[in-house]
Amino acid sequence: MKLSWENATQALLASVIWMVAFQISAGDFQLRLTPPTLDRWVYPFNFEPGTRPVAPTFASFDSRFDTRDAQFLIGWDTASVIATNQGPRNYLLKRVRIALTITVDRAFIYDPTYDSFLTYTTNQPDSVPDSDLGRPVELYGVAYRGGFDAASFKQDSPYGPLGAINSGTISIGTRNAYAAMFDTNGALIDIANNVGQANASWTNAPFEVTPWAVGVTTNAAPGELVPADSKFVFDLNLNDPLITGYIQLALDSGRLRFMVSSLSPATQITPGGTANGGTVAYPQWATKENLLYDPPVIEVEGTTVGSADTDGDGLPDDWEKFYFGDLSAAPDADPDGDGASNRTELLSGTNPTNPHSVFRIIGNAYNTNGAAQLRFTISSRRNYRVETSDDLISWRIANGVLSYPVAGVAQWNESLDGESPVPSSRRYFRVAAE
Ligand SMILES: [Ca+2]
Ligand SMILES: [Ca+2]
Ligand SMILES: [Ca+2]
Ligand SMILES: [Ca+2]
Repeated sequence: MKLSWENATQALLASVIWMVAFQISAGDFQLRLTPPTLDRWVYPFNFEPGTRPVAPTFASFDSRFDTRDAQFLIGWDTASVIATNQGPRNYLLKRVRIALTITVDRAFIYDPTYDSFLTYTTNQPDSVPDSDLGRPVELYGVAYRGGFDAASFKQDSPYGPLGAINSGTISIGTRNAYAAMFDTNGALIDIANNVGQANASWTNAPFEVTPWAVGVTTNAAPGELVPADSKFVFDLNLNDPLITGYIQLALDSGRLRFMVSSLSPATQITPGGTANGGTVAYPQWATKENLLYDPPVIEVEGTTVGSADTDGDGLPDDWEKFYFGDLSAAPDADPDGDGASNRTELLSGTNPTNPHSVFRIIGNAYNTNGAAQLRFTISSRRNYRVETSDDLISWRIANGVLSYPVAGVAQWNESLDGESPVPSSRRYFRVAAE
C-alpha cells in the first residue's frame, strides 16, 4: 500500500499506541510491532546512519570492501511488550516473521531460493552457473565487534574503523555490526565474505551459509522483476535450536536484532576480476524513516513460561497451555508416543506433541585413536553433560568437545588428554540435559 505523507504519520502513531496496550507478564504474546526501534543501512559510505528512508542490499567484488557490502540492520526493543529477564529458555516460540517493503520498481529479479556460493564466483574453476534467475534476499542474526554489543550499537554508531574514503584503505571484515550465523562450533560468525573475496590478503576460504530466513513475496513470480511496494516476508527457521536460542536470548534482554543481506549485483567485478558482476540489480528497502512505504514489521508469537502451576503437577501452566491448550496434561503421560513423558519433555526442552522432537542419542562410534564420539538431539538453550562409566554404577563426567554439524544435532568428541582408553574394557556413556 502506498501512503500519503499524512496517512503514513497516522499509521505510525496507531501502531505505537497499539504496542503499549499490552500487559507485561508471563503468558501468551502475539505481537505485531512496527516501526522498528532502530534500523540502519550498514554500508561504509552511509553518511546519514539511522536517518535514510531507504536501505539497499547488494554485493561488491571490489577488493576494498566486504563482499556483502551493503547490509540492513533492523531492531525492535521489546521490554515494554514482552517481559524480560524470565530466563531465555522460558520463551517458547511459535512464529517469528519479519516483513519488509520494496521501494524501487522492477529493479531486480525475484529469487525465493538460496544460491550456492559457487554460483557467485564466476571466474573460479569450480564455479557453477546460477540455476535460477535473480539472487535471494537473506536474513541473519547480528553480531558485533569493536567493543559493541546489541545494547550499545545504535543506528548511528560508527560503521567501523574506516580509513580515508576512496583511498583503498578500507578494511575487509571490520564492520562493527554484521550479518552472522552459527558455525559448527556454535559461535556466531561474520558471513560477509562467504562467497569469496578479491583481496589477495584475505585468505579465508569461501564457505556455504544457511540463511535464517529467505525472503518471499507474492507480488512477483520467481524469475520476474519485482514491482515497487512489494512485501517480502521472512519466516525465521525455528527448527534450528541455535536460531531459536538466539531469539530467546534477545527476548530475555529485550533487544531483537536482525540483518538483511543479499548478494545482488552492483556494478563491481567478481573475485579475481575477470567477469562482470552483472548489471545493477538490487533491492532497496523502506526504513522507518520512509514516508511513502511501510516500515519493517515483526510478528512474534509465543509464550513466556512463568512459575505458576495451579494444578500442582509440576508442569507450569504456561507450558501446558502452550502445547496442549489447557491444564489437562499429566506429567507421566506420553501423548506423542516418543517414549519421553511430558515431564521429561519439559526438562529437555522438547515438544511433547511432536514425536520427532525428543532428546536421545542418535549415533555412537569410536575414532581410530579410541576416543568416543556421540551424536544426540538438542533443544534451544540447554547445556549438555556427557558422563561415562565402566560398570553402569559409578558415573563420571567425560571430557569432550561439542560441535553442531547439523541443525538440531550435537556431536560430542571425547578428549583423551593423551591417555589411551583400556582397549578391552566396555565403556558406557550417557548424556544429561541441564
Ligand atoms: Ca539465483
Ligand atoms: Ca501444571
Ligand atoms: Ca512424549
Ligand atoms: Ca516429543
